[in-house]
Amino acid sequence: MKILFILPGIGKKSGERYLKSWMMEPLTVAVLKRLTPAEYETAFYDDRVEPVDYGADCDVVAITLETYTAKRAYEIAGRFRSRGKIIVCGGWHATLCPGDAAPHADIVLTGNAESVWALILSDIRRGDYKPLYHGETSLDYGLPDRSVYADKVKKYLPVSLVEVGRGCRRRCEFCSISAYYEGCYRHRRIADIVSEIQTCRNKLFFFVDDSIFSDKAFAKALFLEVKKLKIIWTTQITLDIAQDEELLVLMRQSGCLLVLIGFESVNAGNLKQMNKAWSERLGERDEIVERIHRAGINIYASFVFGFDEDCEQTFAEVLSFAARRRFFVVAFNHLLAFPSTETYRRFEREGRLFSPRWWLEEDYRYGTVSFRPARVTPEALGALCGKYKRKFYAFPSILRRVPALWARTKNLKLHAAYWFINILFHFEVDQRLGIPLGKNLDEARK
Ligand code: B12
Ligand code: SF4
Repeated sequence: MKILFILPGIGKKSGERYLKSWMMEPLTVAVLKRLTPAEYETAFYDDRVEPVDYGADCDVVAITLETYTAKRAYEIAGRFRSRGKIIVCGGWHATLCPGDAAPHADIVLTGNAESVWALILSDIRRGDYKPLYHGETSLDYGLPDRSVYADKVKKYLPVSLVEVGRGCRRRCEFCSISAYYEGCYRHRRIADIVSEIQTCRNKLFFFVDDSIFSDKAFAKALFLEVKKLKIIWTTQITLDIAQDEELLVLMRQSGCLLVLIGFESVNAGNLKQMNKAWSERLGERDEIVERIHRAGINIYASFVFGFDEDCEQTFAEVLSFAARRRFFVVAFNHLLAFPSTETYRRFEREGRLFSPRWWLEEDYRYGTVSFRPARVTPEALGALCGKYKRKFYAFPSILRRVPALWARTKNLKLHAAYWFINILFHFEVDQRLGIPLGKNLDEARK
């Protein structure tokens, strides 16, 4: 039996390249490959970097779904299904919205694959499979098998993705992680993480966790081991990291030079609405940021706009905060109602969603606001995100942040990364706005 893994792309504008900053190695597929018993043959198409061969020889097509890639995934599924192939869908969107995926698949998996993938395959082989499986949370996969994308590795950004744990102890209203893991967190064994790092080709690592110190004692033990490996790494964390000096020092000593922090807003009302008021209670935000910066750790600050107190004034306040704190990079995204999140349910209750399945709408594009914000129009909210990103990524603003970066770290690789990412984001502000979901991916790749 032959399994074809497919990672669908979001879409692209006609004649343009796939967005560079989205082209990271597909860790998900390396984990699935690892979980696939050796008796099955496998192949993999990465829709972001190569055309999918719809005539490919296979028995089962295993597709990973995110909400943004669902439309494209269903198109690919349809093409293979018309040739009698068995379609299995899994991933975030299949997990949070299985009913959406079901009409396009023979089998939908919700949750994690570790405990059920081998069973699904043997059920298929016996010709006796169920339409829906659920896999409990488990990170029992040993080491991912990256051979599955060895032929495409040069097309990805030169950073290795490694997973430490899954879940997050926080419960933000808009977040898919919170919707599925419901405040729980599980982690891998330190020995596996260390062995995996040692086998990776890059010296730069992204620990893809959403909140890496959800278990502080474990995180400290891990960082002590990672320190010995002399790598540079980045991850996503929550602002309360600043309360633990020991953790900050350990992170920096183990090679962490940059962290993504979801600040989301500087407005107290918005933070309360999104169930992130705890971050307000940590104390004065400038002082908290300063503590992280003093430890030599740079910040990728992420903000979300579209909560009920947002208007142009809140954008201006966030920009002023971001400029004052000289952040490494920022994200200014509009709020999105991802399925099964509390935000989705609230907007549905309040009758504010334009379409219950906005991600499948023919004219939905990256940057389209699909709900009615309280204080601005949907179009204005989308446009304000673009306007303030352009201000932050204007060349004078990029230059102004350099002396502060130099004061925080003299690591030349990080300085090179600063220029690379800021210039990339400078050009991507307008490239990403308006990307049509599910479109133009069968065009010849550049
Ligand atoms: C790394 C990452 C990225 C990387 C790209 C990674 C890549 N190569 O594609 C970057 C930084 C570029 C990125 C960008 C974006 N991301 Co992202 N990203 C992640 C992150 C942090 C880790 C993903 C990962 O590798 N996990 C490790 C693997 C092993 O776990 P997994 O993917 O969940 O897979 C397991 C199961 O889901 C299941 N499974 C998955 N697929 C399949 C398929 C089959 C057939 C089966 C049987 C099982 C199965 O099996 C696996 C093992 O159990 C996740 C959050 C998270 N913790 O997962 C967000 C996440 C996936 N991203 C998200 C989003 C929104 C985005 C962006 C749209 C953000 C933006 N505004 O630009 C873009 C879209 C990029 C794109 N799709 O092209 C959301 C998706 C939400 C949703 N409902 O779809 C997530 C969940 C984050 C969040 N907080 O909500 N992202
Ligand atoms: S802290 Fe981040 S990952 Fe955790 S629930 Fe909030 S947004 Fe999601």
